[in-house]
Amino acid sequence: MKHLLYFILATFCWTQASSQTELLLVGQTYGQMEMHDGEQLFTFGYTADYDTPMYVPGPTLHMIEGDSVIIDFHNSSMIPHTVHLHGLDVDQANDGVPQTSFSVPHQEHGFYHLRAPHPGTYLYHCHFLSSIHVQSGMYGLVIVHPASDPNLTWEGGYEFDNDFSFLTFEFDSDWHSFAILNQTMGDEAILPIFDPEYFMINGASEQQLADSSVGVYSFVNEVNHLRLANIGFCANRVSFPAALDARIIASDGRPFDEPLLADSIWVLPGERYDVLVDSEVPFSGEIIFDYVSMNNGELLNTQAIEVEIELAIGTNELAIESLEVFPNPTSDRLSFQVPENDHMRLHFQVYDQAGKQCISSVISASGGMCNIDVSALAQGSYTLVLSSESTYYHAQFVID
Ligand SMILES: [Cu+2]
Repeated sequence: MKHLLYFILATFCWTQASSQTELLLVGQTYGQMEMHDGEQLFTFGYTADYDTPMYVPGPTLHMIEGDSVIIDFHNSSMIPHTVHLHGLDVDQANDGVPQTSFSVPHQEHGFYHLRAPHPGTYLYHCHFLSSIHVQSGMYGLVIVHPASDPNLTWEGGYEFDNDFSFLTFEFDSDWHSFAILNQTMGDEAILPIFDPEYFMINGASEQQLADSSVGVYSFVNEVNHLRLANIGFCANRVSFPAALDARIIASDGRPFDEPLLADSIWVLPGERYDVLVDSEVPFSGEIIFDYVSMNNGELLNTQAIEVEIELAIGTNELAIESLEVFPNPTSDRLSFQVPENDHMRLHFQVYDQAGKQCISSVISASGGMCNIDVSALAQGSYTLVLSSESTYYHAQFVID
């Protein structure tokens, strides 16, 4: 009965929300991107209007599941382009492959019609001389949201608090000459062997990434939805800190029956993965992106993005108090006064310096002394966390 009601409700919401969305994309060919070493790279790209400077990747296209979408692509550049919607099952006439669909010449508009599919993470890119025009910078993300709630992965899926997207690609500066990027079909220049020097996440690399807002920033206990997508020519191995408890929930817009629990995942060219991460305690660390050659498996480069998970100070929702533990340093046992609490139930956790959880249990007591056996822990510094629904107690201690 509950399922039937849900189905009726979901159908009702969908019917109510389903509407038409029109998105503008402008194709341009006179972009310039500054690389981390100061090199200025000549690029092509898409913009969402006529005034915004071109940037790679292009704007993220947001759609609502079930909506009928029209992409108005205006080619304001001198050579033909298309918009190919990668992973969205559009019909052949609208899929942007020049030979079977259409190319959009200089100063003309092309209209792509589609029905927004299952919520998830997708890609778009130009399909005119596609390896060159993708390398030039003509791509971006497509995100399809469920109709009922933007903080839901899909109807009946997972709730999340924050949404982050990471699109990886590489640049080989030898491909970014005017002659190579501007060649036309039937008049192809010989391409240099692809040998990228710049390994990008959302258009930044190296210290550009460290200085950017590209990262995962949240408060404790918030669920972060990460969208990983690869439009490059390398395979990416993405590694998450164990403390973030990564759950891989969908691939290429298709939900998994059960979340896949893994601390790393391979994202191959064209693939997308949806991952949930969170932490019950403050955490500071990095998610690592390895760029591996598809030709010989060689590790070409590694980039990292910042993860900062902080206490929600000032929200009044969670009181934070420090806890005194002794002896400190210790080698075998740790004692502390259990705080008075209404719940008679406190979560007890110990984390090492890398954020890895070493001990997790529940203390069913209010007041009184508690003795914990920590003899199994290696030498080093640790964070102890006691949490109830309303209060968060923490202490640092050292095993010597
Ligand atoms: Cu193009």
